[in-house]
Parts: sequence; structure tokens; C-alpha cells
Amino acid sequence: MTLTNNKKLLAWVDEVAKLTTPKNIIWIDGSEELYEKLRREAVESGEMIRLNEEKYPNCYLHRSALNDVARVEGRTFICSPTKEEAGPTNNWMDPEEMKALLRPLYEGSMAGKDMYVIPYSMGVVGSPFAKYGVEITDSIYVVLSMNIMTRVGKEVLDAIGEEGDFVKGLHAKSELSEEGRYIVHFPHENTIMSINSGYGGNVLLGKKCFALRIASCLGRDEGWMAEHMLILGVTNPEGETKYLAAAFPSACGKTNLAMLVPPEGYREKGWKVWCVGDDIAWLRPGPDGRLYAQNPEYGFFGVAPGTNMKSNPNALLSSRKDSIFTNVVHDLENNTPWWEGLDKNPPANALNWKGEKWDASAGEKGAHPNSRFTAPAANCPCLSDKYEDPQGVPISAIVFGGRRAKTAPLVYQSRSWSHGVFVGSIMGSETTAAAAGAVGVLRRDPMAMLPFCGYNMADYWQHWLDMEDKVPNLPKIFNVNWFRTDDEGKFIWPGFGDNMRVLRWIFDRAEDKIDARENQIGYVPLPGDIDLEGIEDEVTPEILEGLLAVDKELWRQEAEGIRQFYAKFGDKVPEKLTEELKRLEEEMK
Ligand code: GTP
Ligand code: SPV
Ligand code: MN
Repeated sequence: MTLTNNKKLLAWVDEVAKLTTPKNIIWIDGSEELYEKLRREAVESGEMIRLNEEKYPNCYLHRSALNDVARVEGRTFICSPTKEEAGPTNNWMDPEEMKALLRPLYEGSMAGKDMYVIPYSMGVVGSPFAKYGVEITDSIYVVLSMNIMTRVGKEVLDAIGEEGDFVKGLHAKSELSEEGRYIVHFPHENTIMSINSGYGGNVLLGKKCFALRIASCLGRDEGWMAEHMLILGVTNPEGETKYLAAAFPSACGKTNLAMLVPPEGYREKGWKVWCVGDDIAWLRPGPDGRLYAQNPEYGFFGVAPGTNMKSNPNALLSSRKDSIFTNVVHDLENNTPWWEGLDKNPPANALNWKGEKWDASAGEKGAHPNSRFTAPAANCPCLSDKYEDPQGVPISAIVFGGRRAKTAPLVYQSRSWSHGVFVGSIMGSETTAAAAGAVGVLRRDPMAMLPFCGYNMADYWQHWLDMEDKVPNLPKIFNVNWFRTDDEGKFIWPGFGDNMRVLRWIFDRAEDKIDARENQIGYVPLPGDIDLEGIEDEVTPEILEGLLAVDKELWRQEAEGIRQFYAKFGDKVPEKLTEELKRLEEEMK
């Protein structure tokens, strides 16, 4: 069966097959028949467990290897021609050296196994802004997950055509050994190579590898931006819908914000939030001089723990059918998935994420903190009707945010585009379980792109600054922090649905509808401008004041940390940003 006459693609598949020596080559044509066959095979081999057909139709549970539960930033490489191009925040190796290192790892790695060829599209197939990729893998879990996360099948091959180009992605599970694990990008060749992992962001190559690391380089060259951002729309009681894009680091609240359910009082008045995307945004100058955002993905790869009918009903409902659950608890009684925070009743007869008999009362968590659901976007009850609009949606505000126990206030607005780029460049956040390594350690994570920028971060900042010349009517830039804690370590701001109150201020400011107070770091809300109706008991005006306060001593330390971080880039840091840093240091004197 020949599905394509694209010589480049056929030659590459041939070359990979010679290297990895699979038993069969299977082209993923997008047919349900083939998927059904693969699902059955995966169930037979134990790679996936079919869940309760009544409660979770067409849903599966998968467990990754114990040593393979998150992205591995230490083993992720950007192999651009020079180290300088990758910059000081990326691991780099000479491309030819890296290929020589990887080659023996792939050699014969698919012997006795089937090799799958997955043609996929990031963006609506055939639309002017879609980009195509082909992933070769030896994992059925990857095939089935890619089918949820991206648009897959014959139509993509047709769109690529005989001569068309595509991003090459080669994934092999191999031994799943940690020492041999590599997630490697060759931006100048539009190629990704991933080996010895079976986990989400390491192996679903359309996501972080293509749609951020490779795409950020394409964006630099073609005049657009690939960002780690959710996109949402808010409809107000007057029926107008406005959109914003927000960059938070991994496991810092993008999916939750993207699917926000407004507080009851807001819903009664007619406020509504629409999800356009929950993780990745491609931003382009639009024909009317505004910035437009498009979600290139087709599904959600969401954090499971903490997701419940109260915190994020839309995510939960999205994953009720046609979804895959990874590293969650398996409730054997009901044959359903469970995780901490789903409800208050951990199942009595259950296996933990490792597949061991699990007793909740013993105190050990049952689901891995980075356990995830893979769910089709089409399932989302609040999916925006603009989700598949190939033009994307016009963006009124860009929001940066991180997980900060202190320092960063609940919300502030930047003074200008270049100050906003500065605010993004100084983002700091406490690390989470989304990446291997220590959790809760503060690190600088500019624009939430530290692990995802495919080139020198300083050039990336310049690219952001340059948008000012390309887009006459740019969005306003804001910063938020839902995660300030009190002396007992408890979150002060209720968050989740109540973040609507902050979004409302952001939109009002973006449209110059209300005034604000200028302080040392930007504009903050005037007293009374963040609506507290309905949460007055929890957040008094004094508490809100505290949430918005700037602690000069903490900010002096912050500025010092930023200076050290900038120093890594030498004289490549754009002057506009060093100017902003000087101003911040002055303000905190
Ligand atoms: P990635 O998929 O890794 O990029 O993560 P994400 O940014 O989409 O994060 P997600 O929305 O899945 O949230 C991660 C964690 O943050 C979950 O445990 C949430 O419960 C928690 N969280 C999200 N929003 C809020 C909030 O407003 N307040 C508080 N306190 N926690 C929140
Ligand atoms: C993240 O870590 O930001 C994720 C999950 O969205 S992964 O796809 O593993 O990168
Ligand atoms: Mn993410």
C-alpha cells in the first residue's frame, strides 16, 4: 500500500527501517479500523488497560516505566550548527557528533517490533499556517496519543504532497534506559530524535519538540512566534468576546485557566469563558494590524492530580471518553481511573501508578504527581467556536505568570511592549513535577520557555521586541501570580474560577476602560477594581492589598537574580532589557 509518492519521505522511512530493522512498517492512515487493531494489540500485550466501557467509553490506562515519568531537561539537546546559536540555557552538541552518538542507540532497536509512520499536522490541515510532521515510532501508546493530540492520517500526506516538506521525528523506546535517553533537536534540518523514553513530552514529538522548539526557530525566521501559552476567550454580559494568551511554566495552571468556569455571580450575569488552547500558541501578525493566536494542537495532555468537578469540570468532562490516562490509580472495583484530588474517596481496591496494590490510608500517593490525561479537544464543553479557525483569534492581552510563594503580586500590568517583554524575560517560578528533578526550587523561566526555546534565548527576546515593528496594534502585557502563600504555606488567593476577577481587570485595562495605580514594577489595580463580591470573607480588601504589595527587599534580591541570569548571555541581552533592569534596580533603592 503506497499512501504517498513523496520521495523525501519514502527515502527517510527506508533509511530509518534499515537502521532500526523493524519486523513491519505500518503507515498510520487515520482509519478507525487500524486504530482499533492497535488498541487490541496494546491491550493484549499489557501496554494499555481498557477501562470501564460504560463510564469511560474508549478510554485506556497506561503506565510508563518507573524511571520515565516526566520530561528530562538535562537530556534534551538543541544541536544547532554552533553552540552560540543554542545559547547558554540549552544543552548543545555538535550535530554530527550527536548523530554519531545516537546512531548505535537506534541500530536494530526495533528488531522484532512494528514500526509506525505517523503523518500529522500542527494546525488545521490545508490551512495556510499549518505545519506538517511525520513521526516514526515503535510505540502504540505514541500512535494512539498522537492521534488525540494532533491531526493524523492520509489527508496530511495529501497536504504534504509529492514535493512538500515536513518535520522529521524519530522515536524509539529502545531499553528505556536513563543513561541512553536523548531528546534531540536539529533545528537547521527540521529533525527531532528521541530515544529511550516512552513519556509524553519526550515522545509525542508534535508537542514540545516540534510545536515549540522547532517552531520557535521557524517563527524567528518567518516573523511569527511559537509560545508555551494557553489561549482563551471571554464573553461579557454585552455579548462581546475578547481573547488573551497566557504563558505559565509547566504545571502552573494553563489548562485550568484555559477552561475556567466563572464564579456563580458572573455566570448569572452572562460571563462565559471559551477554551481555544491549553498549552501552545502560535502567534502571528494579522491583516488588521493585530496579533492573532492559533492552537496548533488537537487535544489536551493535562495534569490529572487536582482535577475535579469543582476545580476544572471542563477538563474532567473532556477526558470522559476517547482518552488515555497515564500513571494514575487504577480502581479495580469499577475499572476506572483515580488520582489525588479527584474526590475525597480513594478506591479501596486499587493499584497505584506503579501497578502495585495500593492502600490510600498508608499515606503514600497513588497517582504520580505528573500523571496525565490525553483527551481530544473536541470533547471540551467550553471549546471555542474559533478553535479551528485557521486565522486564529485576535489577542487583546498577553499574560505571564509563575508559581511564586512571595515576591510577585497577584497581578500587574507592564508599562509598554518592551517593558512587557522585560517582565516576561524575568519570569521566575518554583519547579514542578512536570520535569525530572527537584520540585519547588525557584528558577528563572523566561516566558515559560526555558525548556522549550529552540535557539539562543537572548535572540528570542530580541525577536519579541521586534514584534513592535511588525504589529502596529500589539496586545498589552500583564503578569499574574495565583500562588502567593501565607505564613502557614497556604495559598492566599482562592484561584481557579475566581481568577475570572483578575481576567476582568486585565481586559478592562487592555481596552483602557479603567485607571490604575503606577508603582515600582508597573500598574496595579486601584482599590475596589478587583471585584471581591462573593469572596469577601476569604479575601478582604486588606488581604487583596497584601496580595498586590511590592516588598522592596524581596525585589532587590529578585533584581540581583535577574542580573546574574542575564549575565549568562553576555552582551547579547537586548539593550532595551538591560535598561529596564537598571530602572527596576533604581526603583528598589
Ligand atoms: P502543563 O500541562 O505541564 O504545561 O501544566 P499547566 O500549566 O496546564 O498546569 P495545570 O492547569 O494542569 O495546573 C497544574 C497544577 O496547578 C494543578 O495541580 C492545579 O491544581 C494547580 N492550579 C491551577 N490553577 C491554580 C490556581 O489558580 N490556584 C492554585 N492554588 N493552584 C492552581
Ligand atoms: C509540560 O511539561 O509543559 C507539559 C507536559 O505540557 S509535556 O508534554 O510532557 O511537556
Ligand atoms: Mn506545558
